[in-house]
Amino acid sequence: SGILYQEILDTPRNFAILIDPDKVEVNEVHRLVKNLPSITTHLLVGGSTVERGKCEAVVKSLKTFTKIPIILFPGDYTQVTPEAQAILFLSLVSGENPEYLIGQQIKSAKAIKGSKLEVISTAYLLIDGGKETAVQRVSKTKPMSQLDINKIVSTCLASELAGKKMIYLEAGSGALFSVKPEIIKAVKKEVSIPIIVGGGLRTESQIEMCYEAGANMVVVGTAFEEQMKNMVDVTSRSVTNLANS
Ligand code: 1GP
Repeated sequence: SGILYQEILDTPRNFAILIDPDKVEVNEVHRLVKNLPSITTHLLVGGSTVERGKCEAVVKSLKTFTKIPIILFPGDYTQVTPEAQAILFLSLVSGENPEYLIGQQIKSAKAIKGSKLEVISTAYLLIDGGKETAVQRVSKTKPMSQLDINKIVSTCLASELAGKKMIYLEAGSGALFSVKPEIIKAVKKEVSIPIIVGGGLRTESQIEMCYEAGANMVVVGTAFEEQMKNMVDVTSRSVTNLANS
């Protein structure tokens, strides 16, 4: 398996900042990199709706300012760029829309094969985060209920058996509530591949709970975006201060 994947396995607390190219201008990338939390181990780049070419432009710019590995987290095939180090080759297994199970993957396959991207085959589960999120709207799939732990666990198990290398438990960007620790724990107990958790995470204690429950990587997008917008550090325990705790 690839270098980056192995690094994720070997690191107990991977912390990724999600950068949505739709929400950032190329000339803002420098400021963004300067303000990354010092615990950041990876940058995920991608979004539900991104204008063509923007993803590549943002990745290229990021690379000029940081050596933190960049992993594509594409919402569709147009976001695939050979400029990143790796790609989460996602399959939306929580829903039954063939376009997001295999359709977009077919459209991107040749470009990925022709690149040097490290491919990390990832089962992507949309879990109810209390409000309709972009993933739900774009994929036209329903999130899984947080009450249906058995179904979530079986979906993860089936994904591992199908050869997926990673599980992404997604409450959706800007979720009102994140994936509950009980769910992370239950999945961790049954599967042996690493677990990524994201969606609606804002505080240090929420992030800590994810790691304790068994998450190998935690992803924060909205909370960092908002902090960049305000640039006033309202709380001393906010994401950008995690390393100082
Ligand atoms: C979304 O899991 C990520 O794909 C991050 O979610 O924007 O809510 O942090 P937030």
